[in-house]
Amino acid sequence: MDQSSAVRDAAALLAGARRVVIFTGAGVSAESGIPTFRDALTGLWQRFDAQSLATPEAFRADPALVWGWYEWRRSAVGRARPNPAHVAVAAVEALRPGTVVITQNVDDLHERAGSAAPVHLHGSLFAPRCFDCGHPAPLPAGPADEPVDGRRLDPPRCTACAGPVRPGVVWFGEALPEASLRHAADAAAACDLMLTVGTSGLVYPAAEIPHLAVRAGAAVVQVNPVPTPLDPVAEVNLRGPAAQLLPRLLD
Ligand code: BJW
Ligand code: ZN
Repeated sequence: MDQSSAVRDAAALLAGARRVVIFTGAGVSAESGIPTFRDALTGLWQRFDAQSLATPEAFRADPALVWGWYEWRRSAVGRARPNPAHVAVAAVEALRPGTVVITQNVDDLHERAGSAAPVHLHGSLFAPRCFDCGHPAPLPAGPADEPVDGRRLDPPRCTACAGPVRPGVVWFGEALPEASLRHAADAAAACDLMLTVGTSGLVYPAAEIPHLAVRAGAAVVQVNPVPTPLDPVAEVNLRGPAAQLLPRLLD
């Protein structure tokens, strides 16, 4: 489908907006080669069982399986580069000071594209901490070898209490970082334009963020190749890959 008129509508909304919030999910990093979670063919959870990897119970049951999986993903992110979607997000920020970037992603590709301080609702692959006492832990060097999925790797031990070190991400059943969630909700309630990019809108409470914006009277522009539960609240639905469509909003 030709997206030209939708792109024009979205670009006009962006040009006229005073306070912009950009809300991103795994799809924004897809074109950097980082797999999403739920895409039918390439999503991580087609190949891996979320319940055996992305919960505290999973870590308790098999810390080396979970730590190894996250180290594999961290090294994949390390080898990836920001794509034109991340660059466009940073360009919006540069053009419109006060823009807030809220991401569900645990990678650092927004930062590496130049975004100043993206709000990480689901934590980061780069902030490990102790599973038992929460003490921050240093990032392990490497892993130097080519990562292999499913590779078990014993987690490092906490220097404070000798507990196992866990990835600094938010697993199912865990609370989101309180300050980040509050900052995100405040920004959503105060914006007049929200761009949601590459998220399935299925995971709560993050998925409430666009709804908060709508309730506050903001327009929502969604960028996603496929329909999502956010379609009905979006004033403009841009159907396609973010790396192609987002840069066009700035032309
Ligand atoms: C492109 C593209 C391209 C492709 N361009 N687009 C209400 C009902 C039922 C359950 C719940 C509920 N409320 C809460 C829950 C439980 C649960 C939940 O939401 N479950 C749902 C699945 C139903 N939520 C939680 O457990 C949360 N915590 C919680 O509720 O705590 C309560 C509590 C309070 C107080 C004290 C204690 C507890 C925590 C959720 C944490 C989510 N964590 C994960 C894993 C992070 C670590 C890791 O990376 O492994 O976060 S899950 C995973 O999903 C990850 C993502 O951030 C998150 C969102 O996924 P995202 O980004 O939308 O990715 P996909 O793959 O779903 O979608 C990608 C999209 O991109 C697709 O639409 C594509 O089409 C598109 N795309 N290529 C643009 N090129
Ligand atoms: Zn500890």
